[in-house]
Amino acid sequence: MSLTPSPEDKFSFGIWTVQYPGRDPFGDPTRAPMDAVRAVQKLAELGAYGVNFHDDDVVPFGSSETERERILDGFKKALADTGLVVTTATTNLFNHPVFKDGGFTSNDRAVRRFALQKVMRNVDLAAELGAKVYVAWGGREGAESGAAKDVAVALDRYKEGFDLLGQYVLDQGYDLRFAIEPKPNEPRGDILLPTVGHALAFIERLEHPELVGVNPEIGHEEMAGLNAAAGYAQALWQGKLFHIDLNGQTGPRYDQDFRFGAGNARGAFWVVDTLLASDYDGPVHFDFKTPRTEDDEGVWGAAAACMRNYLILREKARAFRADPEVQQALEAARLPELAVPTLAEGETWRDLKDAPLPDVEALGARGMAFEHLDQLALEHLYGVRS
Ligand SMILES: [Mn+2]
Repeated sequence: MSLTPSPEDKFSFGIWTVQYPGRDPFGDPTRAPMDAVRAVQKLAELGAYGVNFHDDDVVPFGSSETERERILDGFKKALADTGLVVTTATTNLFNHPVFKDGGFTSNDRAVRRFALQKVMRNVDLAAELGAKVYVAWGGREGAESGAAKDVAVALDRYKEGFDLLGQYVLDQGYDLRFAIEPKPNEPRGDILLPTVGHALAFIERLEHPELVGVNPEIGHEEMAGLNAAAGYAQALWQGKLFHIDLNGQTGPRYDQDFRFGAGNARGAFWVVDTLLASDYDGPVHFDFKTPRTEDDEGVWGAAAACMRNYLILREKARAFRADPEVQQALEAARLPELAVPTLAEGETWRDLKDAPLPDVEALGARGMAFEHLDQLALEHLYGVRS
């Protein structure tokens, strides 16, 4: 088993993941600030393929034009020197006080207009740097109390925002698609588009639904008590898995953003299994935060572990699918039968309605053999089968 990352693995990191200095609501940073150039250099050394960035991760908010040019020159040079690709970009619409009530859905119209200006500006940079996906995480789009936000009207404004950006990308001729990143809560008490399902339904109401998909983060789905792999699978089924955020989480609680493979290891296994069975060929992207107990060395160890854990789980998922006993167990669990349409070729409801009824008692008594199948998966995960 090779656990060394290679460019074909397409491992990508948000610049902010390794920049995270360990600030939390109860404590100050435990690590020094890190500029984007160092993040790019170190990620390249570890074997990453690409990076993703918020505008403000690279150019601090409020920088002058001259300062912006100077910083971007350094960032572009670091990319060129290391060969790292910009897979993705996104906008910080959450940190500055102006976004306290959101960006696209702030009750304050002037804020909404500024938010869209900020996105368009970074979309230009994303397109220039070759990003193919533009992530939209609306962490501040929401409220803490009922009357503060008219959800239906806020969704009108959310749609207006994406419609404007879709038109912008088309008019500019950019080869760029948007990926909405759902999250149920934090930092807002309740966030709009809280799950993959909400986002998928919303996208169908947009002017250019073909330009918008989802970016499911494992931890965000698990914060909502959901099965992340099932959300990935439905996004794939709808042709909407435009990007992925892999990390770790332990059940419904604060957004832990553990390194990928930590937290719910079993859930991580099924996410990898789902991706391997799919035609997803975008970046394998990590969005994690190293706990504030760790120093600089710990940050790079955690980043490397994200890739290592993916490669471990990929080997385990492949071994699970290739195991002859698993093949038999899948047969016994009647997975091939699930793929057979319920009506035969040419049959209609009329034929079905008149067909003889089955022996319902016998069907009811028949076991599904799912537990044996799951035990085989666990034994692969636990390392006692290979
Ligand atoms: Mn998260």
